[in-house]
Amino acid sequence: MDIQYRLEQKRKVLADFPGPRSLELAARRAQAVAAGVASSVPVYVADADGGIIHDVDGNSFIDLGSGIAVTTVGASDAAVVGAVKEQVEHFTHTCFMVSPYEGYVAVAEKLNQLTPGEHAKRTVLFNSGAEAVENAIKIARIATGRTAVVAFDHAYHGRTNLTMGLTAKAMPYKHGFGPFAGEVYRAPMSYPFREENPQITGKEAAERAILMMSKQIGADQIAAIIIEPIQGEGGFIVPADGFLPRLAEFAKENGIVFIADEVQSGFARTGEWFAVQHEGVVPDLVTTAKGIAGGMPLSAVTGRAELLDAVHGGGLGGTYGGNPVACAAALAAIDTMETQDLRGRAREIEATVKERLGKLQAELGEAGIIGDIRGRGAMLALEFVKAGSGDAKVPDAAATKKIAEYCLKEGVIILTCGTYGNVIRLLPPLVISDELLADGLDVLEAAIRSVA
Ligand code: PLZ
Repeated sequence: MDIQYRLEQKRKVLADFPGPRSLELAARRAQAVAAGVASSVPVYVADADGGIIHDVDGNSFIDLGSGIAVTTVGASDAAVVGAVKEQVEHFTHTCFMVSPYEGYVAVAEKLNQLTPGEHAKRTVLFNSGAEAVENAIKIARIATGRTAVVAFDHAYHGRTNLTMGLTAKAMPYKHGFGPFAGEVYRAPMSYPFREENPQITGKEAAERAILMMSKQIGADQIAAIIIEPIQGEGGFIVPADGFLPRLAEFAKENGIVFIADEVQSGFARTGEWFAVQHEGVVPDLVTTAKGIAGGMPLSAVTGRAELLDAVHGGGLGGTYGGNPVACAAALAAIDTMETQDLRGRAREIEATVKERLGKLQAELGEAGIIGDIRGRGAMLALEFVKAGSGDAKVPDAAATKKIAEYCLKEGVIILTCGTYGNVIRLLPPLVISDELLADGLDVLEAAIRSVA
């Protein structure tokens, strides 16, 4: 990796935190912005580059969240910035459904090339992850002539009506927002840390889900199985080895469309282009967003040509889908991932973080608060449990919150997640320097010690 940073990559927090400008903006926000939009941190951003975020009061934070796994190449990657500037000077929009342009086609070609499998593929572009998921379901339904859709425990797929229905967690995502779309079924996930029988294999966990599908829905009624290969908001849950391959095999045997939702796990984040590749799984459809375009809003459904081409002309689209500026950004971001070998960088980050935190976990011991360390590449998590709760593994959301707050006060932005709110997730930009990552981990370690 050879990155020229524009901003100094150094953490700095002033004594009056949050500062006066941020407090002023918070007051304006309270009068102007809907209360339903929450923010993780109380400071307002002025600039961001590499692994650093500057706020409006002169504080600098280490970014271990990448705006929820989006700024994989950093928030102002020179190649992305250049491509965006170049594109906006020519045209910002024409609408691909009205007068098409090359960028859209080039992004589709790139996605067809990078997603797993050698079969003929097609791609359609949208704006958000939720929109990609909705459209993957539309495609699966029309291609199969079936309606049922299976999602999993702890799943997160978005905030639109259908994707809320696919999402598992009620509060805050679904609470009070129903009724939800019909024909959505929920299957048991493989969650190694929380299995009643810790010996259960991935294949056995898949059979448990398959039994549910066969008995409660009927395999021949199912249009699609949708799964995050590593679950995101639900707690960075990595299913046991063999779980995904067996589900994909079951889908194939029964004419079910297997959809990998790689919105969070995709685009070099886990050390492969896509998380399914760690297990050699070839999905029928892949949904992508977040990391795809260096921070510009873009999403996609990519998959088997015969599935995407089963949709009638005009059946897919949207005014902004595949916006030319977002497409230019995507081509540049993917180029940066390739030239900087960011997949390799993700694996380096995994090794560094797991070694550091693994030592701490061992030191705190069996009765310590670090219940589990998991994840792949730079999609890593710590699951916290009440100290001494033993096999009960009682989730400790309060400790998790305290750790995140401690980190923030020391200048490190860290995100939490999980069905039980007891998971800290690490999603640094892959372009973060070794020094900055080490400094961030020092703070995290001190935070954990302060609570443990
Ligand atoms: N699928 C796997 O992770 C978005 C959402 C945060 P959109 N995850 C972050 C929040 O609280 O809104 C996500 C995801 C997976 C789909 C989505 C949805 O992507 O771009 O937010 O619509």
